[in-house]
Amino acid sequence: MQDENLGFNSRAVHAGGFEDPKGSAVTPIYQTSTFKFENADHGAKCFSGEEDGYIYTRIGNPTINELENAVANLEGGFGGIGASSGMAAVNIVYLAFLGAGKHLVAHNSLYGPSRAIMESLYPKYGVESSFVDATNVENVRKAIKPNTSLIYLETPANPTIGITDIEAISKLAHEHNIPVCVDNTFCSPYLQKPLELGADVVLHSMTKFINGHADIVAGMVVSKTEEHYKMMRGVMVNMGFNMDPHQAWLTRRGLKTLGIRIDRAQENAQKVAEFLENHPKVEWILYPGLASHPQFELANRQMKGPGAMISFGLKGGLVAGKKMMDHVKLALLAVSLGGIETLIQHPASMTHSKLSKEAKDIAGITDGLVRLSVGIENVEDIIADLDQALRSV
Ligand code: LCS
Repeated sequence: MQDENLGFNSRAVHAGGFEDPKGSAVTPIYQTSTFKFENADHGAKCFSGEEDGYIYTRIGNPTINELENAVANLEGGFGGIGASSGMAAVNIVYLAFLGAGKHLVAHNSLYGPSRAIMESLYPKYGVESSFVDATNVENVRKAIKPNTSLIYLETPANPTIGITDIEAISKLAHEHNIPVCVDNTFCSPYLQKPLELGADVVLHSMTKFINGHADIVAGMVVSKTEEHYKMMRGVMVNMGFNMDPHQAWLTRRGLKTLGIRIDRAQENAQKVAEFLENHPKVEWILYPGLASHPQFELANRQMKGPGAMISFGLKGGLVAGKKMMDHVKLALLAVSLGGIETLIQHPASMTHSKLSKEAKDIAGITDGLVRLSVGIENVEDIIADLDQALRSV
């Protein structure tokens, strides 16, 4: 059942549109690399596009397509393109919209590799980039050049939790005929709908909230238009950035509980953020559910809820942060985010360690920044764990 009028949780469970000929309630795992044609004529028609049949799993597979349709439905887009990882999804977008002589404008705080590849790899292929503080729309306006062919945002950004105004930036970009891509990993479509706010493309590391169980790595791109969908699907197929059917099946299962997992994690995160904000050893905290967040008003307008990601700094900087991380017991000291378990990590030495000191300084990734992905455990247990770890500082 694909009814667009159904609520989010109903669509998270049912959207995707796959009807199993044997009546299986769950889409089976089509663990096959290739598909048999009925005859030579059928094979030719599948290749020419006259018929919709499956050909080869890198090009398309029923288990993967069901997930693509489900995420596209939840994001309100034309179509989804599954990818082997979030970074494969980022590269699908970069390769589809950029090339020799083209220019990217992006927010200065992104997941480390999304920025690092633009500074270390893409210049080899003639791509230029400008990273600006996109929380101020004027900075984006000033960075646009005649050859700008993509504006790339991540909001809330990893790890600074900076929030950019998707609607205002999309309006500005469209005055210059520039498409906008939003990495929606920190929110998922449950909390934020970039395409409805004017963006053209939305992408996810589905490794995070969409799958939610820390047991796969996967990505997804959703486009608003058929034209962009075709461009990006061609990149995915020809670069071999495809998902695997088993990975798609696990992700589709995780997606069914996205809304209820986020409700719980976010409720916990609000209480954890209030605890940290009042803690004498915490110097600063950034969480969109606290009035102290610099874009609190924008977050309220743009997001359905503040999410489950918190960044904070301890008095005593790096030494204090490391000490705290060495003493947590319930929270796992691990990178990644958006799972059912609480995770804690130190971006300057872990996820963002490949960025230059200057890039870290400009993006606000200080040595003392600690990032917390709040899970669905009992909130008293999460707070008690953080409290005992803070006592070691
Ligand atoms: N976009 C965002 C916002 C991310 O946080 C990540 C991964 C990616 C894209 C890339 O996705 P992947 O290829 O890993 O599926 N973020 C990570 C992090 O903060 N810690 O470990 C991975």
